[in-house]
Amino acid sequence: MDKFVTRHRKRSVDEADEWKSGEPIKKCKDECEVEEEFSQPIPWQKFEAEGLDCDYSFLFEKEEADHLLKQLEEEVMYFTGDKAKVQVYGKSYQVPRKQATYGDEGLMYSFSGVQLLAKPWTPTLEHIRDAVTKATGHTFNFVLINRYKDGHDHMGEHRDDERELDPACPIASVSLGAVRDFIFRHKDARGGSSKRQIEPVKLELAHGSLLLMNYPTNTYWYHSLPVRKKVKTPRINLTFRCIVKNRQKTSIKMD
Ligand SMILES: O=C(O)CCC(=O)C(=O)O
Repeated sequence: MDKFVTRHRKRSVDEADEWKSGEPIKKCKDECEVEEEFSQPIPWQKFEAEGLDCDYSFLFEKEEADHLLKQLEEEVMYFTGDKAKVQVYGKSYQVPRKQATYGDEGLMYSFSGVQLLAKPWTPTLEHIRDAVTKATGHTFNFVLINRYKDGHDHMGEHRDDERELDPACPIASVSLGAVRDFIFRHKDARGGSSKRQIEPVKLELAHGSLLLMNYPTNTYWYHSLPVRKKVKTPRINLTFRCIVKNRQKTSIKMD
């Protein structure tokens, strides 16, 4: 299953099929030069199912991953108060983990009734973001950070299909700390009276790993990080995203 795929610089959704073949998309000399500059071959494992297209690899070796986790534990400032709550059917709930958002100036991410404004990139976050860009050829302007103190902290089923996210850019998920299960469920196979029988796709996200959720995964598949009571140590997950500035839901609010 393991294979080497060299990622190339940002492509459009229309180019996705061409790209899937693993062949470089060579259009012009300038573009190709940029591709070379950004590409850094790493061994990718491909996960595919109907409408699901993901790539998984190790981005950091243990020693560097340990160091980055330690740095982030010291640096990241998590939301508190109302910003640490979500609205579901008009009711407010405490998020069962800690969350933070960093990115380019003025960017904001809205979901489940909250609007989270990006804090400026820290040197550690820039380092991780640039490593993801080198490995994928994609550039990112925003990161959502989730910290799970242990296996009781979790994330419920959801899709990252907000309209401000650029669909041509994968969501790049970097994991540091405890290994956790990550489950994809097809939208037609959820709940007791589901329309179809489609097997969930289960992955283990390891320390130092990178998971790419490529288009159209988030159109058809929900994902979750379930409770795992046996997990006693923390985990930090960073999802790097590309937000299209003029598609942000509302005007920017300062904290
Ligand atoms: O912690 C994880 O791996 C899940 C993160 C996630 O689902 C998200 O940021 O949308």
